[in-house]
Amino acid sequence: MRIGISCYASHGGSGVVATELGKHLAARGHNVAFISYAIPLRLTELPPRVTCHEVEIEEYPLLQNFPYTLALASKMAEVARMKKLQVLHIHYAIPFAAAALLAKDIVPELNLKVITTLHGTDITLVGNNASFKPVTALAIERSDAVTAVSHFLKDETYRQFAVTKKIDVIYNFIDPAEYDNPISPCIPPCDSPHQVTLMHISNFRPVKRIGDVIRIFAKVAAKIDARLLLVGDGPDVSIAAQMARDLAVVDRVIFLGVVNRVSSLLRAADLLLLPSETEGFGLVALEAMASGVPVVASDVGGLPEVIEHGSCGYLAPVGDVEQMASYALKLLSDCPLRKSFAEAGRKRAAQSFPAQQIVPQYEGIYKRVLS
Ligand code: GMT
Repeated sequence: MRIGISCYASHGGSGVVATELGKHLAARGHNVAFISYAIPLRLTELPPRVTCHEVEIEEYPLLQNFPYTLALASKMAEVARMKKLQVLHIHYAIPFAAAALLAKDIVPELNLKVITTLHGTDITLVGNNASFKPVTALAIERSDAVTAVSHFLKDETYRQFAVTKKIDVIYNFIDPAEYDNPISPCIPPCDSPHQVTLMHISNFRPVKRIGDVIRIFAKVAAKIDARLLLVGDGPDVSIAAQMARDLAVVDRVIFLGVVNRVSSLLRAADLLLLPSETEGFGLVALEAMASGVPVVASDVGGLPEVIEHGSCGYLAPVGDVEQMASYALKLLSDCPLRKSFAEAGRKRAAQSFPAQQIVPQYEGIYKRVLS
């Protein structure tokens, strides 16, 4: 098939899923054209059958804010014509779905099918904002097929939007091979052989509750020799730094910034903290499990569909820092327990969320809309 994929190019779960999906589809013989404002982060080199097309952004004094969605729609239509696309698969409803529907109308001769994948905040936060809500609802209703990354997100879409569109659930995935031999991480060594490493990976937005990450860590560090590695960047990094100073743990918190492939870093972690306000799925929790790293996370959104409470991680109510710290201490001070959680996580990631099982589900959707 000839498939166009549009997604955010910067770090973030939806871009990672879209890029990895495109690479797997190409490896399975499809032609894939990425359309974005920059080369997606995980597309470091172009594999066979993959092309990448950048949306031009030009400043003009009259246009106070450049109408990116319109430029994106034009580019989608141009690439669709050029590559004779059959399917345009967009990741994250805003603004991609609206642009894709416009593009479809620009090239009616192609009978282009639009697939919209909902990832999380496009439903729970951004798309739900009053300024976008009618557009998000229209985009969902008019797409040829819609997928959501968890049952939670599917239900939430019906709860928040007046839509009747069939929504298929297709979970995030990992490539188990990537976790068998991860590249050695370039991170500072521990201060002592007994020191444990907690990790948090995100785009440091309020929805990630970075303050809770630092509070949980401070409680853990008060009891055992521990350090916290923070991976990623975003607006709340300064909150994390300030709170680490306030709670007197700043000397044990290391900011690593943006990292392209987290599988290499996760190898160095003993525990992942993910105390989010909500998660469409929680790709990073799955990546941790695939690396054999237990997860302590919020019992919210799609996370309970990923993490089995009590076997590969622990779930606690959003904001319950006390409970999360106690779960973290339980795991970090009991080596056999941690090992059994690590094993269960690896097994669950490889058996329930491997690319080989999930990617064909997307192919099934493409075949369905084309038939
Ligand atoms: O986690 C983020 O804020 C990034 C966001 C994105 O759209 O790039 O991730 C969302 O999509 C991921 C891939 O499907 C999901 O695993 C994340 O749970 C979801 N994030 C949220 O819902 C907060």
